[in-house]
Amino acid sequence: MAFELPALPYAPTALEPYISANTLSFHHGKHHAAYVANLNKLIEGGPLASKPLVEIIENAAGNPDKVGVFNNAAQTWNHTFFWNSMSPTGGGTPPAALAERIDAAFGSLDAFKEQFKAAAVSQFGSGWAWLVLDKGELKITKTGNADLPLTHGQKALFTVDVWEHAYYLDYQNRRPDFVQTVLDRLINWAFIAENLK
Ligand code: MN3
Repeated sequence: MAFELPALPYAPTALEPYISANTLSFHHGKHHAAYVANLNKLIEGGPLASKPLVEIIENAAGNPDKVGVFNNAAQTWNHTFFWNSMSPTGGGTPPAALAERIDAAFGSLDAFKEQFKAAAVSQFGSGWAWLVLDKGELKITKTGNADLPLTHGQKALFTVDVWEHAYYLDYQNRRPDFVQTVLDRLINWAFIAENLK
């Protein structure tokens, strides 16, 4: 069965004024949709066609003959994860138990934001910044292009897309402002807490 583009978990206007409906219409309706469509074309009729998305990603990772499958499968997964990493009621402070873990790992909430922003801004070219669970510890990482924590033995907890298509319509070249706004106004702490369970 072919993969389908999942609906956004909120209305296209719900993240305004921080992320516009115009950005979401392109980013979800065109970019994410294209990854799903390309993935379906690449796996159609083959042994991967009936496999779950994560299995396809694991199967194609590191295989030079399956670069296209990996890129489109990983980007399909990454974008769904990114939409859920944000919420119209996000931002502010994490719930108490998560706040304690953030403080223990990074020193403070502000220090977490600074370190996350530094990773996001220093990702050269296209990619992703992540909060991950790595051998039981919270860590901040970044990946290039479609790469994701799964291929590094890490569990993803939260991500920000730092491909230019994620922010250019609203922020032009100001990637730091985009990342700071997501961290201050949109970060979905409930989603992170759920992923940590
Ligand atoms: Mn994107």
